[in-house]
Amino acid sequence: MPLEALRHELTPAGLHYLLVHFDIPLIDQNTWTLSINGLVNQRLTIGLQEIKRLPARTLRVTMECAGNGRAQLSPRYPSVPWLEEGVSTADWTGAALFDLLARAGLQETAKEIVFHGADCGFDAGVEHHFARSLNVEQAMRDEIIVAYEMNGAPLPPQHGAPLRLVVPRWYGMASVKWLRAIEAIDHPYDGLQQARSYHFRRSLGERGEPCTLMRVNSLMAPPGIPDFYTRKRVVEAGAIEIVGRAWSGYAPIARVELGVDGAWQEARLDPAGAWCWRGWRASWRATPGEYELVCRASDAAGNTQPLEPPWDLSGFGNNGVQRVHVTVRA
Ligand SMILES: Nc1nc2c(c(=O)[nH]1)N[C@H]1C(S)=C(S)[C@@H](COP(=O)(O)O)O[C@H]1N2
Ligand SMILES: [Mo]
Repeated sequence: MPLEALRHELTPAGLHYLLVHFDIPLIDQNTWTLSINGLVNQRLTIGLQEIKRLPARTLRVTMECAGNGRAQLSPRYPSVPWLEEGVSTADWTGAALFDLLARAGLQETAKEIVFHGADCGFDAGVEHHFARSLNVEQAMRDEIIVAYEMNGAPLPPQHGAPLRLVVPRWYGMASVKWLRAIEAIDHPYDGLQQARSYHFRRSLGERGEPCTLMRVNSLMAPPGIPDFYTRKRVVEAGAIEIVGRAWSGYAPIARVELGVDGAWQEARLDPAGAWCWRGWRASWRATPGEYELVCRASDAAGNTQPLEPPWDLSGFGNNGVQRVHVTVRA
């Protein structure tokens, strides 16, 4: 997502970031069905029209890629080189996952729910389709939806048409696109995207801790105009309003500070949404010179962004503060 799109609370669909591990599958919506199977009382095969007849809900959800910020780490892990732009917000409309699971009826032995995507390929030499699981308690939370609309329009192919999971608060990998099956199992899911990828690891060979909820993070819309090559900014002297957004999967945003060359000031917070980023703004009286602007968010659980990127082998969970170089001219 181009950072100037931070000016929108709702990211226009074409500016929403994209992450696609394999190829975008070509799916015929008329013959596509969703299968609900495994440890359920009644196995179901449901078409899109039937899913659309279930009670619909729309949630405004901020999604961030777990690898966002990876390119700021050195050595950089060879995956998508996000600087800061792997985050966006959309209105997702669909049925509650809870309703679908209730229709199928989970058996008592069910421990995890696996969400299978239709896309496949190789990773680390292993052929597999993209799939992720949630434990039953996580999966039964009522904010999780199987979505067929994005920003009030049919889900586009690149965002998972005809149906995708949307798991608010979690890093993006949990929101499985091109959903084709939901499976209840009685053991920890061992698929590659669950058991091997998406773990915080300091070094190779470590087992690591799974990536789950989005860490507290914030960004500002870069002020002024950019320099093409360096992306440094040029602004006119005077009163400037710096605006941005902050989010955390752990707790509501409680505070955002704007730092100008190391001097911190409190930003004003916009009203908060339940599952989406919170807007903030701060005034800056800019006088000619060179500056570094920094923003730092804290959530109500007491988490604050670190000033330096936290080290991770795969570049996951980098919520280190954004630094924007600004030249103020007279
Ligand atoms: N089936 C499938 N689902 C997927 C992916 C994928 O490659 N295949 N990528 C995941 C990752 S890593 C992220 S960050 C989000 C991105 O969703 P978006 O492309 O709609 O922004 O989708 C997730 N769901
Ligand atoms: Mo991601």
